[in-house]
Order: sequence, then structure tokens, then C-alpha cells
Amino acid sequence: MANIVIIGTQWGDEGKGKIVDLLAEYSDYVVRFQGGNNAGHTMVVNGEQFISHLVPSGIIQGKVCMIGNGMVVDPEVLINEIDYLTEKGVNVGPEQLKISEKAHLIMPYHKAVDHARESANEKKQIGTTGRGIGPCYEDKSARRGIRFVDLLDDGFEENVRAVAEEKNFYLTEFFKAPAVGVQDVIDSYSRYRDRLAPYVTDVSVMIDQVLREDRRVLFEGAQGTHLDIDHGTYPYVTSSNTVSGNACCGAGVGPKKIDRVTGIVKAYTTRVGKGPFPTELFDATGDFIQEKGAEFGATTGRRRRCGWIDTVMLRNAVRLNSLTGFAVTKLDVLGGLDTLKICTGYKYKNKELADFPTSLQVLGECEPVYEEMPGWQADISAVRSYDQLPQATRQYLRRVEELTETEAEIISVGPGRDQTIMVN
Ligand code: 2SA
Ligand code: GDP
Ligand code: MG
Repeated sequence: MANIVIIGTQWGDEGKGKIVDLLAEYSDYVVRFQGGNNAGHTMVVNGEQFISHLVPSGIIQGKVCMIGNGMVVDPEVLINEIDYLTEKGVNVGPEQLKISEKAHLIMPYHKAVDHARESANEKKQIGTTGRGIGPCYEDKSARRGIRFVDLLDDGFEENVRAVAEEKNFYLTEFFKAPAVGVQDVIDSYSRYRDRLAPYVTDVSVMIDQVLREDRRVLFEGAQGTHLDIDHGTYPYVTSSNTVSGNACCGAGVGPKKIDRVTGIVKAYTTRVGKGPFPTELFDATGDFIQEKGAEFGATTGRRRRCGWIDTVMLRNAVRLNSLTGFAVTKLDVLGGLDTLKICTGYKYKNKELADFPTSLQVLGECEPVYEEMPGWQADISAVRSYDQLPQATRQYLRRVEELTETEAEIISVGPGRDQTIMVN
């Protein structure tokens, strides 16, 4: 095995948690490099379900897990997650989980601003998870963020007072929302500091040591390529770079250390939150997929919008991430449909577009061009070898591979770790 980056190719929730858990067996370290507890990554092992929001999905396999500098961390949520995993018998001690001293802290005023903005104007809603992700990254870019290293420093209290004062002015004067209690923030964050200090370290230095010893690191992406702040359907995106290039920046390693980039592809498409979605289904087929796939947000419980697989998006993801292969998930969900559709291109003003458009106006006016394929009726969730998949399933996979010039290396036919087919 090599050093692999795992990336969502669509709008998140492709099943990254399951694949990271699976591949973690062959790695020594698992590191997350962007996002925060907006993510919900699900693992199912021996029928038991685990959902992680901040702790990398390698934790169940007993791997050393790292929260990279590119992440934004709500310390209260992290402590709750450590307790939840510990109760489930998972070791999440400071020798097992490392937090980068450069990772930024989500503060209560970030969550307050996120909520205030989303409720201020319905027309301007992004449909965020409300976890304070965007406002925290804003402060990082504006150089007034608070990192773990700052939490441990003497100047912490003074720092928080200065930033919170400004935020409270914004909250109360602009949004007419309640102010955040500054002393409460300082008191609670001091308690979080005492609890989390043993976990804080220089993650980049640790990864470098591991790589020098020729051991393996798995980089776990969150959200998906089309939620990327630069390359996604802006402004309906998250506030970090979700593409593979950010694995280096957000973990503190150089690009030469990455051997492979695996794109996780859901066998259909889903989106949670607002924003364009060319292949979205508004009919009984969409409901069938939503119900059979249990498509609800793993963090907020929101119903996910569902639609056909879109190879224009997938080709975009192949290019943006230098994908070396796919892991196709939730193929079992499509069983029972008479016909399946694959979007092969977009028609805009009677012309077929070669690439995923940047303008949301253009994207909104695009008509998906579909190819129809026969479906399959069999339940494939117990299939464990490629040859035993129904012919129509293999045909569907092959067509997606052809249209994207990328091979499916892993096929997932159920949420369980064992419900997986390794191709070759
Ligand atoms: P935010 O909170 O600022 O990152 O929201 C901005 C947009 O990014 C989307 N987003 C997500 N999309 C899919 N899955 C995510 N994680 C959860 C899950 C979502 C949930 O695993 O199901 O539970 O609702 C995730 N996180 C952020 C978000 O919907 C906005 O469109
Ligand atoms: P992530 O954010 O990419 O890790 O994905 P989520 O955990 O948010 O959502 C994926 C959901 O699909 C979870 O409930 C998984 O347990 C489930 N899942 C993953 N792979 C499969 C699969 O192959 N088949 C089915 N039926 N469910 C799957
Ligand atoms: Mg998710």
C-alpha cells in the first residue's frame, strides 16, 4: 500500500468514512486535513455503527489519527466525540489521537454568526450545517483566528476578548442577535484546554517522521469536490478546499509524498443544502433512492436530495484531484429499478458543454444528456466478487469507467466494512 488521499467526487456523503475505515487497515496514520464537524463520516463494523465528525475514520482500526492544521475544531464537540467513542470501547487516548497545534478553534461567536446569517435572509441561505465552519475560516484568513497553540498560550484570554468584542458588535448591531458571553467563553475554553492539551502536537513533524520510517499515511477528505471553496458550485460550497491538493497543505506535507488519490463515487448523486443539481430527481425514483439509500445528513439529519450519476461532475473531479481510481459506493441501492440513467453531458442553448460550467446561471439552464441502461433486480449486498455481480451491474460500472476514463478499484455493496469488493 501507498500514501493515499481519499476524496469525495460529488457533493459529499459518498461513503468516505466506510472506505477510509476499510483502507486504514493498511496504513499507520490517518489524517484529516480540512473541514470540521460539518462532516459526518459513517463506519459500520460487525453491525455496529460509528459516526465521526472530527476524529478521523481510522480510529476504529486502532490507527494513530490526526487532526491536521487545515481543520477547524469545535473543542466541545471533539470532547463529546472522544467520550462517545470511548464509551463504545474505542481507544481515543492522547497516544492515539493527535491535534495539530495550528488547527483553528471554532468559537461560540462563529456558530452565532453562522446561525444569524442563515436566518437573516432566506434568499441568501447556503444551507450550512450551522456549525460555525464558514465564520471560523473567515477569521483564519483575516488573521484573527485562535489556534490550539494560542489556546495554550498566556495571551489566550486577551486574544478572545478582542475578537469577541468585535463579533458581539456585529451580532447585536447588524443582526440584532444576542451577544455571546465573553467570560463564559473564556471559562469553558479554559476547561477544554485542560482536557485537550495532552493531544496537541506538531502533526506535520509527526507525519514526516512516519514517512521517513517508510510507514503509510492515509489522508481523509471531507465534504466533496463540488463543495470546494474554489472549484465547487460557489457560493453553495463549504469554506475549505476539499480537493486533493489541500491534503498536503492541510496536513503539512509536500506533494511528492502522495502516491495515489482515490475518488469516492456514490452510484447516484446526492446533495444536502442549497445549490444547483442538474441531475436531481423530483419523482418516485428520487424517493425510492432517498428511502432505500437512507439519505439523511449524518450531522444534521437533513433529507438529502437525490439524482442520477453525473459523469460531467466525475470527469471534473478526476481532473481537479488527479484521481488514480474510484471506489464506487451504494451500488446495492440501485437494485430494483428497471432502468438507470447516466448523465454523459450537459446541453446549454442547444450546444453540448465539454466541461462543468463555472457560472451558476449557465449550470441552472443546463439540460442533462442521459444514456439509459438496463437496471437489475437482484439484491447484490451479499456479493463479494466482481464476477458475481449481475451483468447489468457490471455494464453500468463499465460505462461509468469509460465515460470518466477512470477505473473502479473498490466496489461497495452495503454499509458494512465486509460488504466490499476489491477489484483485482
Ligand atoms: P458548511 O456548514 O458551511 O460547511 O455548509 C456549506 C455547504 O456545505 C455542505 N456540507 C455538506 N454536504 C454534505 N455532507 C456534509 N456533512 C453532513 C453529512 C451534512 C449533514 O455527513 O451528512 O448532516 O447535513 C456537509 N457538510 C457541509 C452544506 O450542506 C452546505 O451546502
Ligand atoms: P461520508 O460523509 O462520505 O463518510 O458519508 P456518510 O457517512 O455521510 O454517508 C454515507 C452513508 O451511506 C452512511 O450511512 C454509510 O453507512 C452508508 N454507506 C456507505 N457505503 C454504502 C454502501 O455501499 N451501501 C449502502 N447501502 N450504504 C452505504
Ligand atoms: Mg457525510
